[in-house]
Amino acid sequence: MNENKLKINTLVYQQKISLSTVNYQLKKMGIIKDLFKIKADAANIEIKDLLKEHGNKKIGEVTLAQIYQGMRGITGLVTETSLLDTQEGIRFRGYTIPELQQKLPKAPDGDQPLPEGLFYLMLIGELPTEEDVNHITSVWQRRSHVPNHVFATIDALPITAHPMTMFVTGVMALQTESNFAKEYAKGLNKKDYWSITYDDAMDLIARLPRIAAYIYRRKYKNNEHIQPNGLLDWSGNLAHMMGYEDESFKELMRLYMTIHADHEGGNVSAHTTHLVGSALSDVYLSYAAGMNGLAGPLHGLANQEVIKWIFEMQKELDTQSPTKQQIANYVQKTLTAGKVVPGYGHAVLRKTDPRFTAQMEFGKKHMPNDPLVNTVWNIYETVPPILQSLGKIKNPWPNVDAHSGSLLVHYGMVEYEFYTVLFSVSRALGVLSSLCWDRVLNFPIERPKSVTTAAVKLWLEGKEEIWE
Ligand code: NMX
Ligand code: MLT
Repeated sequence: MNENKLKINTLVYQQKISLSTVNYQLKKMGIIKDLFKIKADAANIEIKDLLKEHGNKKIGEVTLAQIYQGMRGITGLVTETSLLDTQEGIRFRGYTIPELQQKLPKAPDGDQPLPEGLFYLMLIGELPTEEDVNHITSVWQRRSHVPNHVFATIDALPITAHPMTMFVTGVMALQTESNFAKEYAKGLNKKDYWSITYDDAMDLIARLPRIAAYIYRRKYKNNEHIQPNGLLDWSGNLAHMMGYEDESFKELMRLYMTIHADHEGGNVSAHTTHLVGSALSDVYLSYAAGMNGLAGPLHGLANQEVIKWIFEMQKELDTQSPTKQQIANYVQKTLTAGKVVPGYGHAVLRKTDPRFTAQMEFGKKHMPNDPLVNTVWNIYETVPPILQSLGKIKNPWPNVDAHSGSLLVHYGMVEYEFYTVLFSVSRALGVLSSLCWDRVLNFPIERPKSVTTAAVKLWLEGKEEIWE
């Protein structure tokens, strides 16, 4: 805390924040929340200065084609938590995945980062100490209680419902616990939005493993549930509540929860959470909306599609280990049927996803001879040249979803429809730390301009000015 106090004093001395604000902060907040506000106050001042000086600088041009093609390549958002490079992949606050694996605190005897540490990094912008990470683990443990009506709401859905349907339904049922919604209804000062959003975000993240595990056990394990273990970290406890006690599965969960957490701001789940949040919808509403986007097969559902596709290939070829030639033929068949090869391609990346590589490394260490994992590696050698030869696919390389399912199957988690729920639990870390930033930076409601094709035609004829 000494370092924090020094930072507060510096800001006060520079008259960047007032003493009364500091007192208010110190009285009301826990260590991390306190530090977040200090960082955010400094960022707010920096951004204001930056806009004052450079606000009119052009950041790019927009072509007509881009507005018909998913706004690809248009820079239109600020997301502080991570940045995606087309060649190198994701960096979280400047750190690559191998750097996170090296620098973030780990569980005792573990060698994968604890996602609690990544959350701290995304929120605060600095690497956490072990103490910071332990603090987050204990805060999330303390706040993890899920009210019974959430389970009852999930139970009201037929057992055949998709796990993602159960998951977002559960999150929506949990919205009754939104302090932001309650306080806003009473009349909330704008200045306090960020504080309640932060608390709601911490509550929601803390509760997600319980909801996810409940769905898994309800749908696939005879509705027999496992109580949380208060001594475990966030991911370890998730593994435990799902019924997986193997230490290396817990390590996989820590890696999984870390690498799926964030992928800058333009992807469907992050952008949707941000967009819905910009209407001052609380974290429950915003996150549920984002996860409905993650449930699409071109986005997070691709992890289930990959394993489904491989299982179907194995069945059709009547082998657990198809040859590369058999894989190539099956890929051609998939393409001829007008389907995508799941797990391949990306809207921004133009190289193998480092999240794929991190999982491949995990596979080499923990299960080098697993037939399914080996098939994933054979697919990796077979698919890119085929996709490249089509000439239209901008990125023939694998994304995160091409690998994740095979590692889960190794430990016995064959229920692939559940995989996107795991992706969702992880994605909460990125989209909710971002939402805290949106609130504290007081970002306005998002409202881009749209046009009709009729208006575009008039504009081309010089008859109508459609741009604002
Ligand atoms: N298999 C077959 N065709 C593909 C693939 C693929 N894996 N990837 C792209 N294409 C097609 C795409 O459908 C489009 O065809 P058309 O012009 O006939 O409409 C053409 O190639 C050009 O698409 P791109 O510009 O390369 O890709 P885009 O940015 O539009 O889409 C994805 C990106 C990720 C949606 C796309 O690559 C895809 O559908 N991949 C398979 C699904 C997948 O793995 N999604 C997971 C993404 C990661 N995540 O977790 O969210
Ligand atoms: C993600 O993790 O969100 C996906 O890779 C999709 C994307 O970045 O567009």
